[in-house]
Amino acid sequence: MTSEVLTILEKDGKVQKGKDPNLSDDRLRLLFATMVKARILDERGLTLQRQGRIGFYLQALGQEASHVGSAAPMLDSDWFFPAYRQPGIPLLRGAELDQIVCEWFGHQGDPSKGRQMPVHYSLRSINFVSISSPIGTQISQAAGAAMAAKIRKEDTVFMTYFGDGGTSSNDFHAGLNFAAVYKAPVVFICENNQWAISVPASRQTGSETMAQKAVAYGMPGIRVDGNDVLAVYRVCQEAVDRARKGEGPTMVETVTYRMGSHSSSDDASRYRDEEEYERWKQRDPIVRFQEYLARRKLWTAEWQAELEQEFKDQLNAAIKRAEAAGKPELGSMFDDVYLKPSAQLLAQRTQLQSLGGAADEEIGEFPL
Ligand SMILES: Cc1ncc(C[n+]2csc(CCOP(=O)(O)OP(=O)(O)O)c2C)c(N)n1
Ligand SMILES: [Mg+2]
Repeated sequence: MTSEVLTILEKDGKVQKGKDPNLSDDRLRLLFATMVKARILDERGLTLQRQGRIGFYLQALGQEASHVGSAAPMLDSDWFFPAYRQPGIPLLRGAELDQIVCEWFGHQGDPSKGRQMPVHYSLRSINFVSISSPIGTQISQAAGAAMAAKIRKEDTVFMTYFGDGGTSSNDFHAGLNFAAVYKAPVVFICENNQWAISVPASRQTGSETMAQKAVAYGMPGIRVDGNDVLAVYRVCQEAVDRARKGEGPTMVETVTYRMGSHSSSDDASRYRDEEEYERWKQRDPIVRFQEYLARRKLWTAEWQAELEQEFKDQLNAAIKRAEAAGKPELGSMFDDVYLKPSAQLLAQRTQLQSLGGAADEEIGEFPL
C-alpha cells in the first residue's frame, strides 16, 4: 500500500498507456450522459431550495465521476448502501425520476411518504437502501448485509459510500472489521472530497491517507483519482470482481473535491479559499471525460446539448407532477411500522385526525 493515486485520464483527453479499461462506446456514452444528468439534477435541486419550493438540498458537484464510475461495474442484482452525495446512481440504474423528485418535496409518489429529509432516497426497485442521516451507519449495515448474503450463499455484491468524515465514525471501524474477518462481499467507497462540512481532511485524521486504514483491518486499500471516471471504473471493477469471487472486501479512496458548499444550509466561502476551488475546477471530471470522448470521436457539442435538453424537459415535467401531487395523508405516518398497529398507535392516529389540518404546517428550513 502506497499513497500513490491511480490516474488514467491525462491532459487533453489522452490516457496512460495500457490502463484504459476498454469500455464499449455505448458504455462510455452512458457514463458521460449519467454524469451530465446528475449535474443538471443537482443544479435544479439547489435552485428549487433557493426558491423556497423544497426545504433542503445536497449537491454532488465535482463528484460525478467518483460515484458513477464506481457504481457502473455493479450488476442489477447487487445492492447499494449509499450516503447522500451519489445522485448519479439512481439515474444510472434507471430509477423513476418521479420518485426522486417527489422525495425532494415529500409529496405523494415519494416511496418514503415524506418521512425523510430531501435527498435521502429509498429506491427499492434498484436495490438502493434508504439513505441515513447519521454519518457512517450505512457502513456497518452494508457489511452485515454482505455477511448475510455470504451465509445464504448468494452471488451478490454490496457497495457502500461514505466521506472522509465518515472514516471517523464508530460504524467505519465496526463495518470494516467485521467485513474483513468474515471476508464479506462488500466494496467500501470513501469519497474523500477534502472537507466534512467545514473540517478539512487534514484535521480529520492523523493518517497519511484514508486508504491505508483498510490495510490495518485486513483488506486492500486503493487510492484513485476520483475525478477520473476511467480510473475509478477500473479499480472498482477489480474490487467488485474480488468480492464476487469470495476473496473479501476492498476499500477504495476516491480522491476528489466537493465543488459546492456542504448543503443548501452552508456557505463554503466562509471557511474555504477561492484559490483551492479554482485549482480543483481545472480537474472537473465532466470536462476531462468529455475531452477523452472527443478524442475518440464519441462526443459532439450537439449530442451533449440534445441530451441536456431532453433531460431538462423530463425533469421539469417530473417537478410539475411532484409539486401538484400534494402531501401524503398525515395519518400515513402511522403506516408501515407494524403489520398490525398497536392500540396506542391507533389511538394516536384518531387523536391526530381530530386535530384536522391544524397539525399539517408548512415546512421550514432544515438545520444542516
Ligand atoms: C453521527 C453524526 N454526526 C454529525 C452529523 C452532522 N454531519 C452531517 S454531514 C457531516 C460531514 C460529513 O463529512 P464527510 O463524511 O466527509 O461527507 P461529505 O459531506 O463531505 O460528503 C456532519 C458532521 C451527522 N449527520 N451524524
Ligand atoms: Mg467529505
